[in-house]
Amino acid sequence: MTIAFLVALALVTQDSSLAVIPQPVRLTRTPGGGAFVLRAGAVIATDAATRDVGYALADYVAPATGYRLPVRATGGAISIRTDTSLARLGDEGYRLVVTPAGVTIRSFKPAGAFYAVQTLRQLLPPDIYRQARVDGVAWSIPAVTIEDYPRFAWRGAHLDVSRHFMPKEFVKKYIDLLALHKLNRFHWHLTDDQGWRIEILKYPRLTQVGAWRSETIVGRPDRSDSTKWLFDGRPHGGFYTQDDIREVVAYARARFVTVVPEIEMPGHSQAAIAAYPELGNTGSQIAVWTRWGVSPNILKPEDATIRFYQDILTEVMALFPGRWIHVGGDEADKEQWLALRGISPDSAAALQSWFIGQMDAFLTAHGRTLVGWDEILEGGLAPHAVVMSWRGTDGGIAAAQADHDVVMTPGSHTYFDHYETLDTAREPIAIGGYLPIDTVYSYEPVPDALTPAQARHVLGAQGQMWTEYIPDPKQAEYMVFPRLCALAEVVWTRSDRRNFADFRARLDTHLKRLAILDVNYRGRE
Ligand code: TNX
Repeated sequence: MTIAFLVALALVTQDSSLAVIPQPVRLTRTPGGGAFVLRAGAVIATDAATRDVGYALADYVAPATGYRLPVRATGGAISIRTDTSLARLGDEGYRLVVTPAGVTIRSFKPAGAFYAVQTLRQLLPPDIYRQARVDGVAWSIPAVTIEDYPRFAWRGAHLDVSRHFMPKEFVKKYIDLLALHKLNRFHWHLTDDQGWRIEILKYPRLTQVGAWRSETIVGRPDRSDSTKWLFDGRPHGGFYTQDDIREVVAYARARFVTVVPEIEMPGHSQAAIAAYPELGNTGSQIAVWTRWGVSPNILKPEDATIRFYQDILTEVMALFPGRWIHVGGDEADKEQWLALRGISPDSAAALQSWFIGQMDAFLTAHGRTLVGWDEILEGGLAPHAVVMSWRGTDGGIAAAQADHDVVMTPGSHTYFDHYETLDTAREPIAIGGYLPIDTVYSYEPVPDALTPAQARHVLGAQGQMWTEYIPDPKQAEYMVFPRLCALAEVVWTRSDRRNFADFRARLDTHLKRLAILDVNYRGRE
């Protein structure tokens, strides 16, 4: 390679004005094409279907530019419309053409137009993300033609708000960041042993009692020696009212994000049992858990428990209009079933399968689809269940081979609670593991073992943010970013368009955007 070629390559990859993440399917810069400069008074013209997307664009650019761009039905330098001839780009695809005269966005469905707007924001200078007016910036957008659509339908990010409660305002910021990266599923882990975070009107003690724990274990102690455990002595808790939930769901919907609520059962349920001891196997009053791990307290496998949880799901379905309801199913310690309820080890897996099967039938009857962690395969998979494969990829492979949809969530590539470096002494304490960003980036969601027909069951992939060691939003941002940027490219961009070195170069510019958005991302070594 000649020096001139290398210089040219460097200029291309460092062209920060085209630092779009995730990388579009087709992007051509018009040679000598100049740029469109956004000025006060530019009109955004939309059809009825994309009117809200037009308003979203106007809202996005208003703070930094100081321009309140009008949204109208006709005319205008910025044109946004749906176009039935673009069905080939799918429900989330778009075509974006920028010339010095204007911006044209066309898509089959409004979601595609929304993603075109996200791309447009990234073609503007990073200052466009400021929340106050920035003077002296030319709001210029390079002349380009882009055709773009996602590789996967499920492009998710998860957030555990049970181990540490995260305020509603942060949840909304998280959803904004998902939308910025063209992610479309927010998996909200709302219940666990350490806290119940969603108001259920029929069972008020779930939050009155279950949303609070007396204290929290300090650090990462030796599990085998409880005499050395330290607790902080400070109560921790919080929950979302049903009005809060509706607000978050509407916020997500406006950003084309479907919220997938998770209500854990039959394990990871100690907070619920603390609130209603009759849900447990011992009948005795227990406390919301104050440490981490797999709790021995599991729901009692009886019809009354099924009815109780179906009542909960009835309220959950009324709050979350999306198709998917996650019922957990992971790490259910069956010891109490064996010791206290006389269940044989052979029937324990079948009993968990019965429990999840009752929920599957109930959700299916209400037009919804059950999602569960890969343990729901044990003892037989419920007929309509979608599997999240977290203990590696075997569960996902087995489910897809059995004609079930799967979402790939393997700890090896998608667990953002793991350390990002081996030099852990210089990091805030984390649960363990090692997941550098290039490993995230290299992830291929479709396992080799699947035939093309089975591969179609892989809906996509998702990043996990478990919060045992994540006390607050700033630490969550530190763990999630920029690894989620890499995962966004895994699920959006075709594998032949993925290149880690090129991603790293674009990430330099992208991190400026995240900094302006007050995202506490983890910087480079
Ligand atoms: C396992 S992943 C769990 C979570 C923990 C996580 C920590 C899964 C389905 N269950 O309860 O928070 O490990 O990495």
